[in-house]
Amino acid sequence: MEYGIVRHDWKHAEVKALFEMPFNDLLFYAASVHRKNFKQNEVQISTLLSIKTGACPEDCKYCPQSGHYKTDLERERLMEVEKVVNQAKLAKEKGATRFCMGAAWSDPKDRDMPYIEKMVKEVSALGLETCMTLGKLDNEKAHALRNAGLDYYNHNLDTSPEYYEQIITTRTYADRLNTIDHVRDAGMKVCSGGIVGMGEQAADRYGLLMQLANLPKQPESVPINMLVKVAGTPLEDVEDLDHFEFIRTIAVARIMMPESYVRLSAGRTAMNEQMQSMCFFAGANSIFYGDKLLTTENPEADADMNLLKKLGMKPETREDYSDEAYEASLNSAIADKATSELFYEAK
Ligand code: SAM
Ligand code: DTB
Ligand code: SF4
Repeated sequence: MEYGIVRHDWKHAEVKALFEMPFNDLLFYAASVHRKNFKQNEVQISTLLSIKTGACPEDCKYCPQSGHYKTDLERERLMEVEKVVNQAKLAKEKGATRFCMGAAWSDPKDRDMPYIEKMVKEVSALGLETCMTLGKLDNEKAHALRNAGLDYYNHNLDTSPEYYEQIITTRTYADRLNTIDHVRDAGMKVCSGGIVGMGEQAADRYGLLMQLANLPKQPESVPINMLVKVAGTPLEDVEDLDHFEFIRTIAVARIMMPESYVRLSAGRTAMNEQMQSMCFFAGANSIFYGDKLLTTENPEADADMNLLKKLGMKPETREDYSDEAYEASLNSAIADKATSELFYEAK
């Protein structure tokens, strides 16, 4: 079978067969696809900031920010533009290339838009890629964000269509697909993935990946979150997902979406270094970087840099198209290609 090509017609039986491959064969396959499409030792790094925290009207059972559950979270109103820009500067100094701003909203309201648009413009002006996750978007708001210069919009499908109603009742799966359509129509890049470890069946993990891969255009960025269990949420005591199953999910996402960045997202504080490095081998090539996700802990930035160093990996930088840098990147691409061709012949 030819591999490493983008397909939009994945069937349940094929996905199941991938998940059920011997573990090392699956990892070898995923790593081969990864090397074919990316520089295998580079990781894209994004920093998150919660720009509006808590009291969300939606009832997502995993979420500490839902107003339906009693968690220890302190709610905060929409952050001032200047504070957001200061946080973005710090993230850039620490090496992030993308700044992702999240709001605990069902959707942004008209009154919020001028502030949101200003944030996008000012963060872009720092030379960072911009991403927002603000809930549902209609066509008009998607265009407004694009016109402000927003590069990516994050909107997760979260799980399979079949399991979805066990997790969220206030917004439908179709609502989510519509938002993704609007983001695409407006010309922004799509960041969409899901959460595993929410008590779903293996078939729901297949279903989530099939939904993402079979979209008319696959998301440029696919965050795979492992549930962070937060006290007070309905999923606080759900059974842990087996770590090998998590690594398999990364590997299958890499195979099904060969040209997408697969992000090892929430849940890394519960993973040791060896597990994270297996996820990188399985094709994860993006992480959230910085001590905090939106409201929960993430590994310390320095610990992440140390891990990358130990693995001989490095953060991806935004390309600088000065003649010298262009030539250097061209040479390294040629060298990488030569290595990956050797790798294929070895198979
Ligand atoms: N309110 C917006 C929305 O839901 O579209 C944006 C923010 S929301 C917190 C972004 C994503 O974070 C969710 O879609 C979910 O996939 C992820 N998330 C939230 N709580 C999580 C948790 N406890 N563990 C893992 N992922 C989580
Ligand atoms: C995504 O898929 N994961 C991020 C981001 N997109 C917005 C959020 C993870 C949130 C984890 C729980 C929290 O910190 O509140
Ligand atoms: Fe609200 Fe987003 Fe949390 Fe759902 S995931 S409760 S929409 S903040």
